[in-house]
Amino acid sequence: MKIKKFVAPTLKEATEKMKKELGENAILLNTRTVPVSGVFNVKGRAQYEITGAVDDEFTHAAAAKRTESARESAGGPEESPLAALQQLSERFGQERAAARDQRITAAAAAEHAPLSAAWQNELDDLKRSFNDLREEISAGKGQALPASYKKVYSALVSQEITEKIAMNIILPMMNASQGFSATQIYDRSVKSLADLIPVVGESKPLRKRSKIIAFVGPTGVGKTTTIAKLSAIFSLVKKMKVALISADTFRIAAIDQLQTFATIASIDMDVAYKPKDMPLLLKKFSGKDVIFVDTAGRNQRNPKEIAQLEKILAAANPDEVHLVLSATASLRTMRDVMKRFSSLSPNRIIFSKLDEASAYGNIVNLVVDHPIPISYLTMGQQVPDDIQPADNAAIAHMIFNGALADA
Ligand SMILES: Nc1nc2c(ncn2[C@@H]2O[C@H](COP(=O)(O)OP(=O)(O)OP(=O)(O)O)[C@@H](O)[C@H]2O)c(=O)[nH]1
Ligand SMILES: [Mg+2]
Repeated sequence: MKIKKFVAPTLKEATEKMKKELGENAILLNTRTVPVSGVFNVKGRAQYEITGAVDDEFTHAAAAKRTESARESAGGPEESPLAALQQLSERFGQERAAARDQRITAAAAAEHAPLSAAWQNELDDLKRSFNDLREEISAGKGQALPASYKKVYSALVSQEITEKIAMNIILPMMNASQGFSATQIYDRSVKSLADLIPVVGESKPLRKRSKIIAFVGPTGVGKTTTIAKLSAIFSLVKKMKVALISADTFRIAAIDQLQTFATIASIDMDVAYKPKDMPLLLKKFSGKDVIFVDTAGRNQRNPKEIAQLEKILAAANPDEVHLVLSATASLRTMRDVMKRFSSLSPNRIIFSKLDEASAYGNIVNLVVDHPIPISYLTMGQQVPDDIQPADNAAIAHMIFNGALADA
């Protein structure tokens, strides 16, 4: 076994160097980018360092064939380290089996000619380290990744993006036939991350009738505050006719909370004490552009509370149902809330309290599995300032910046 490193400006050239020196059967063990040394490297250009290996003790006909077909399917000579490790590990498995067969045959012939102890040790060691490396890459610890990829990986994982999603962003780039610069890797990662985040634009009025927009979610996530922010923007900034209906008769202070705001902002407001009240109130406000319906925060683990909400929503028959989730909740809690509120058919998600969240990855983790578009993000208690329509590129940048700022 011969292992050697090759450095070149592109991955392709490095691979060619490796093949020239180690032959066609050489296998790529690892790739990484290394900075170009010298004072002229003002732009921080990188070049590629690859580690290649060739085993000159065994016959390679079969291995070469496998390498060839793997290259074809990879669409080029620059295989990913993962694919290369997979191959190498498979090859070792086969060669060891062959060696063992040989030993058995030899033993049967009463000839004690086992694989030399030194060789056996070397094979065992190599197999162990290849397996470790392979596991590290696929289990996503990221340590074995080339530097630029590792940086992206760490940024994502430190924002609590799952290892699986992080690897799904990185692996297609590593498997691509061309090599990418650090900037390209960063830009592509931001874009891939953004592509995973479904968003929907700001709520717009309908032409012929009032648009009914309801807010649901667990207790204290910011439903009423979000309605105050949006109704202030819609009525004071966008000059729409807005009305508020509070269906939160559960907490005594809840009606006061919205009423106080409605009075200050000169917005019409009324209270639906029962589902039956809803049609009358909707009729009363039928001249408005938008009617916001506030609901009581409900414990998602109490089916009775959810059933009451279902009745109120059925009576309101809203065009949009925004499920408000606190960005500070754990992924497990978010998933639980999604599951239990699904009977209310939310068609928008609002992530609130971004200002209090220490990582933003759960936003992505959640929507990847539940592709309901995000409508708004809220980031503070100030009415109406602390709200923004969701923008997937901005969320992706926020995740990377949040992470990279700490690095
Ligand atoms: N830091 C922070 N606080 C927020 C945000 N949105 C709302 N809050 C605060 O969270 C608390 C609860 O807000 P509410 O709007 O009453 O929450 P709710 O979902 O209507 O609560 P219930 O009706 O009781 O279920 C208040 O103190 C809000 O000021 C936000 O984006 N960031
Ligand atoms: Mg409320």
